[in-house]
Amino acid sequence: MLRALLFDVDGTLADTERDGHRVAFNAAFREFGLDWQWDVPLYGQLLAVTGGKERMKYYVDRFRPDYTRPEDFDDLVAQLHKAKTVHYTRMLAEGGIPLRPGVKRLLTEAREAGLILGVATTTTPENVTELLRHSLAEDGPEWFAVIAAGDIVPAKKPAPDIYTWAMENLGLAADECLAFEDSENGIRASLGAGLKTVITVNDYTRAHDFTGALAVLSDLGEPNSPYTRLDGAGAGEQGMLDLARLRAWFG
Ligand code: XBP
Ligand code: MG
Repeated sequence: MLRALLFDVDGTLADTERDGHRVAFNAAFREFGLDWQWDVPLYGQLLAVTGGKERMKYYVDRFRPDYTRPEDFDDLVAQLHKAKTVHYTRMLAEGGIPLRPGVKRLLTEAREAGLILGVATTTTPENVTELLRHSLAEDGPEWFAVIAAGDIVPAKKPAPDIYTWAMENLGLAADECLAFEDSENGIRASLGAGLKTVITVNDYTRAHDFTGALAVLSDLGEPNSPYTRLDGAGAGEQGMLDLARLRAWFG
């Protein structure tokens, strides 16, 4: 029986990457006098690695052979990441990043129906609570029984650990939960944890491999603005993802 919905955050609840995280990273680099500059296409490549600290290290390894790491490089990365989080959460507080279509509608319906809501993400915990507070509702963070985020598990997505941690915390099994993701790293994590998974794509993830998904959708859909289904036999079908449809898909 379906008892809980577990949500990824970045790209799934809101389109945070291109105009949110990316911009905040660049602001932190400028603040520290670094000539690092992540444009939109480059950031798409960097999204191969989840976690902001991990992503900065990957950038240096892969794209900046000219950069000489200081002895305390890990420390610098940690400081940059702190500064980036300040920039990012400020953008959220300024109301900069709305939830994706259908997200608030489905969260509200699920909550009213007594389903448990949870978050499983690689992003920093305060990024999640600030997004929920400013873009969902003042008490948005409290809608969620668990917010599994950031460094709480050492192995980030595509490792399944963050989902496993969230389910253990809730005392639920994988066949009682459904995951929502937007990326290949995300679905590898959720499927790896044994979860049926609904995908809503975005511009960075449209071409990813979503083999094994319950459904791949453009978005969750709203009454006057339906989703388009993108996978398998149902491709092209339009609709709105409400609890009745979700339960039918879940089986
Ligand atoms: C999200 C991430 C995060 C954010 C940045 O992936 O990879 O690293 O881009 O957040 P997912 P931090 O949606 O699969 O969880 O800088 O706080 O790490
Ligand atoms: Mg994501």
